Amino acid sequence: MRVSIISVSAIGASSVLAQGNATGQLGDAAVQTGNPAGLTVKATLPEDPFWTGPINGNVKGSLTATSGPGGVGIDYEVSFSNLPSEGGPFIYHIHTAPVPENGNCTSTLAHLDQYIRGEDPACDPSRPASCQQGDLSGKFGHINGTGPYVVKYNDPYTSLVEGAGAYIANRSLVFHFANKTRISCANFSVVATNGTYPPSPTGSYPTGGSGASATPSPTSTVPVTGAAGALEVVKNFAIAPVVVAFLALL
Ligand SMILES: *[C@@H]1O[C@H](CO)[C@@H](O)[C@H](O)[C@H]1NC(C)=O
Ligand SMILES: *[C@@H]1O[C@H](CO)[C@@H](O)[C@H](O)[C@H]1NC(C)=O
Ligand SMILES: *[C@@H]1O[C@H](CO)[C@@H](O)[C@H](O)[C@H]1NC(C)=O
Ligand SMILES: *[C@@H]1O[C@H](CO)[C@@H](O)[C@H](O)[C@H]1NC(C)=O
Ligand SMILES: *[C@@H]1O[C@H](CO)[C@@H](O)[C@H](O)[C@H]1NC(C)=O
Ligand SMILES: *[C@@H]1O[C@H](CO)[C@@H](O)[C@H](O)[C@H]1NC(C)=O
Ligand SMILES: *[C@@H]1O[C@H](CO)[C@@H](O)[C@H](O)[C@H]1NC(C)=O
Ligand SMILES: [Cu+2]
Repeated sequence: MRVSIISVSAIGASSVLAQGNATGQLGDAAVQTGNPAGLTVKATLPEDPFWTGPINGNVKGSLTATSGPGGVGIDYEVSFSNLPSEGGPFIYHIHTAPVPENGNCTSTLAHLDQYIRGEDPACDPSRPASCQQGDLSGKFGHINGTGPYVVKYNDPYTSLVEGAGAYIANRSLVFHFANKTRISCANFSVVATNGTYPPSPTGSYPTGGSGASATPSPTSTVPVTGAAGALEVVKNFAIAPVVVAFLALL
């Protein structure tokens, strides 16, 4: 498994590509601050692919997004495996709309692009502020090969502040072939607030009427061991809806 830790500055320093000076019609993307400490949301690809062509089961993986240090931007953890044997390098983005209940990835619309940049010319990773905010693989690397892909980075241009134009949690992750055909897509769910993890309740979280997807995934992704842990989860479950409701008011 290949694990690399990269940052915007590292990409900037290493990039030798020059793709003109394209930027959004509304300028470069602003750095996002004030992200709530301890908030983590995660999009996990479903069991079955949206694409109906010949692949050996769906791509597996997830995009985990946590408020960055000091509330600046988002720390992403990217993990994909069971990649198709052809059709790479693969790309992934945050698309503007959530996945409808029927799983149709076409309905997620285009990339998060508040500054109206468009997809062409391609993102220049040495100038990440000039790229579409949702073009994570453009900014941080396409996925070469077919082995498991795991990377972590901070993207300063996306937000976990509900109400911000750069907010991602009510949108979706879409995974594509190099030719942009959509293979699979997923909504985000809240998995942690301040280091506390919603267990697998049957109840749902209030969403503040903004369409935020705050429903915890049915299986907790965080192992809880021991009675103290279980108690902690019960306690957290009791306060989590209050925390989320509070956030919804911000
Ligand atoms: C980049 O911007 C400069 C100044 O705004 C302009 O003169 C030049 O044509 C632009 N280059 C490209 C490739 O768009
Ligand atoms: C986490 O706790 C800090 C400090 O109490 C608070 O400022 C922040 O809003 C909380 N974040 C969430 C997501 O509840
Ligand atoms: C996109 O790439 C995949 C994998 O190579 C291929 O099966 C599919 O036909 C391509 N789609 C288009 C529209 O070219
Ligand atoms: C994704 O979230 C939206 C908005 O909350 C919801 O309507 C939709 O059913 C969800 N999609 C899936 C596949 O769960
Ligand atoms: C998905 O949605 C698009 C546009 O809304 C539609 O054209 C297409 O037929 C749908 N695909 C499936 C498999 O339902
Ligand atoms: C992926 O492959 C492309 C060429 O197809 C190359 O430019 C790029 O540097 C490679 N990226 C990584 C992370 O290996
Ligand atoms: C997501 O939330 C933002 C505000 O944070 C809002 O502008 C946008 O319309 C919402 N999108 C959806 C699909 O609900
Ligand atoms: Cu996409």
